Amino acid sequence: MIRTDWSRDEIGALFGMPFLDLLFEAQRVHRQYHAPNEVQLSTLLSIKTGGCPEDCGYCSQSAFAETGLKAEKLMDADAVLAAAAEAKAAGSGRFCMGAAWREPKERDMDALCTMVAGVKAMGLETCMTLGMLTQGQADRLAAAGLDYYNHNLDSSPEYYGEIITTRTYQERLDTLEAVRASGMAVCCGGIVGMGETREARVGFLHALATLPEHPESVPINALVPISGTSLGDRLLAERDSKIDDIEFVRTVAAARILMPRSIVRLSAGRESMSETCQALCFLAGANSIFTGDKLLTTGNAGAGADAALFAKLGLQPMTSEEPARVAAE
Ligand code: SAM
Ligand code: DTB
Ligand code: SF4
Repeated sequence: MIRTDWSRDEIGALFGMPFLDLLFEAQRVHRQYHAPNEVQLSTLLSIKTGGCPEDCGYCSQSAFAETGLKAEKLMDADAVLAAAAEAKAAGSGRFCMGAAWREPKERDMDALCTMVAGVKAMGLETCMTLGMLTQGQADRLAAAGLDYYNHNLDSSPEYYGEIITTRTYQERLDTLEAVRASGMAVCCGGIVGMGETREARVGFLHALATLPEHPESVPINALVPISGTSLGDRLLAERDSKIDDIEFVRTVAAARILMPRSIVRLSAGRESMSETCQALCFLAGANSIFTGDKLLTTGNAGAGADAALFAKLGLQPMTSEEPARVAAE
């Protein structure tokens, strides 16, 4: 059953379960709604890098960070389509285009729609993450063929203010509402390992699982600590500050149980994650990853490592999200 009325106490109780019971329950739910050995593959491209006016404490692209990253202009549509063709050839099913903006400017909308239409025409699913959207912008992107829009809540409403001050939680919720109203699928998740408490992780999943409709796709990022960002510098200074693997797997399992139909994406942070931890995440219900050797500005596990892991685990790329979901209805 799909519930959107979860309480924080219920979610806290999931986190508190014996680990093996939690994994068993997550796997049971997973098999009810998803093909057990299939993982969806998405590829990311940064179509506009750096110089972002927002102050997200984890991000290399914020103008507030001292990462030495050069601010670039929006890429040409032709170059974007060439990268999409490469992603398709490498077996990816979805192409996600990210821009370091607070929000897209009206003058960029034509170019963005051209990119969406071009990528879609290649037979790839399309996804963008461009910051806040007005209803009009969401509608235009949807009409151009955009399948998914990624906009994260990032953390609990309480902890959020410690990470970002230039954009409110409510503004994020408003963008999610505009995306929903435009008919696009919602991709919304956040980051763990930022030094937050378990209570903050509970509050984060509570915010996602009590949205009027669950996001179709839920990225769970493990913080990639980047030197020159406020959060990265703080965590790099504290030895052993990386989130405990078991607690990370618990977060994935709880997301799976709370949002049974959603695709849960094991997103940033895989490059420094052991194969064993990734395998536990798949067992806990993660069924999507980013392929390739780069995310937006940081490294990713890469095709070779992923092919080896998939072969070891007997995993297959997901060809369609529909059959498993329909079977569960
Ligand atoms: N500018 C747009 C926005 O913020 O909505 C889109 C791009 S932004 C990089 C997308 C998401 O990537 C963020 O919301 C955050 O969850 C994640 N992210 C960014 N930097 C990260 C890092 N260093 N480690 C883990 N996740 C990160
Ligand atoms: C999301 O939740 N994770 C992706 C995607 N949405 C756009 C981004 C991860 C970025 C990791 C840091 C970087 O490469 O700059
Ligand atoms: Fe800008 Fe997005 Fe980075 Fe925040 S996460 S600084 S909005 S690019």
